[in-house]
Amino acid sequence: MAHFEEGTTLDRFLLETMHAHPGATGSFVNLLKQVALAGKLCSARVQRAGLAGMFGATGSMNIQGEFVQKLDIYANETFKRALEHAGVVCMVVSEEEDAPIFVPPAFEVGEYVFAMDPLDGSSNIDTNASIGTIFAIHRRRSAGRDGTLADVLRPGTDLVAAGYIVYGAGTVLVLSTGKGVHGFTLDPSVGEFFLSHHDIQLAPRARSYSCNEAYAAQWDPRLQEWLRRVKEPSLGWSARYIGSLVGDFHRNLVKGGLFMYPPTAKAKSGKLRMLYEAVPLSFLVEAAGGSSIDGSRRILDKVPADIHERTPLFIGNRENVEEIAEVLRG
Ligand code: AHM
Ligand code: MG
Repeated sequence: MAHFEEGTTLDRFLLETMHAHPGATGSFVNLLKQVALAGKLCSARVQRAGLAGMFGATGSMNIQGEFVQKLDIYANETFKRALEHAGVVCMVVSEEEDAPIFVPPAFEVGEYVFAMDPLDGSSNIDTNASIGTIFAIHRRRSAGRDGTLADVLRPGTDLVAAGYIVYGAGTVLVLSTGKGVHGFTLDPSVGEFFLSHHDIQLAPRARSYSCNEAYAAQWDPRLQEWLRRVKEPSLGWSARYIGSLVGDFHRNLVKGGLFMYPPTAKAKSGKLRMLYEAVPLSFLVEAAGGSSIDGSRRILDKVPADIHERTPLFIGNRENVEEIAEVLRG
C-alpha cells in the first residue's frame, strides 16, 4: 500500500491505487467519481433540508410499503442521473425502484452494475441524525446492451467494490475494493473528499451492541439469553443504536461494535435488504477484518433470488460475530 500524505484527495487516491489493481479500468475510476459527485449533491441537500422544504414525507409509499421521504426521491434521482450518462453502468438497482433501471438509449452503457440504497435511515431525516447512501458494484457478466438480473443476483464475494456515504455531522465516504477500507471526509468549503481514515481495521472484539432492543422478546430465545448475559455490569458492555443502518455501521466500523437485526415476528426474514444493505456492508466489514452472518451463514456466500430480498444480519468485530453464530448453533 502506497503512503498517502495528509491532503490526499479521493481522485488522487483512486488513480494511484487503481494503477496497482489488476484489471482496473479508467471506467471504474469514472464510476467512483460520479458516485462522489452524487454524494456531494446529496450532502448539500441534506444540510439544507430544513430550509429547502425537504423534510417530511411526500405522501406516497415505496415498494417496501414505507412512506417515501422527499430526500429519498432526491437521492435516488441524483445517483441515477450521475450514473446514466457517464458510460459506466449497464444497470442500476435501487431500494426505491421495484424493477432494475437501464441506461437511456441516448447514452453509452458501461461494464458495471450499481446497487444502492440511495438514502438509508430516512426515518431519521427530520431529526438531523446520520443518514446515508449504501452501494455495491458488480462487474457485468452478460453480453447484451442492458445488464441482466444474473449480473447482480450473485454472491457478495464477486463484488468489485462497495461503500457508503454517511451524511452526519460531517460527510464521509467509506470505500473498499476488497483490499483495505478507507474513509474520505468531504471538505464542504472546497467540495472535495480528502483521505481521513486510512486502512480502517477492526479489533478482534468489541463490547458494544447496536440493535432495536424493543423487539428482543420476538428474537430466538438463545439470543435473548446472550443479551441478558452481556448486561452483567462487570463485563463493561454498552449499547448504541440510532436506527439508521449506515449511521450505526459507521460508528461500529470506527469504534468497534456488533450490529444485529435478527428476525422478528413482523419481519421473519429480517428487515434489511441483501443487495444494497447487508452485502455491501459485509464486504466492507470483512475487508476491515470483521465478519458478518445471517445467524448461521456468511452473508457474502449467499446468492439472493430477488433484487429486494431481505436477510437477518449480525455484523461487526470477528469474535463477536463468531460468538453469535455459536450461541445460535447451541
Ligand atoms: P430504510 O432503508 O427504509 O431506512 O430502512 C432500513 C432501516 C435501517 O437503516 C435501520 O437499521 C433499520 O431500518 C431500523 O429499523 P427499526 O426501526 O425496526 O429498528
Ligand atoms: Mg435502508
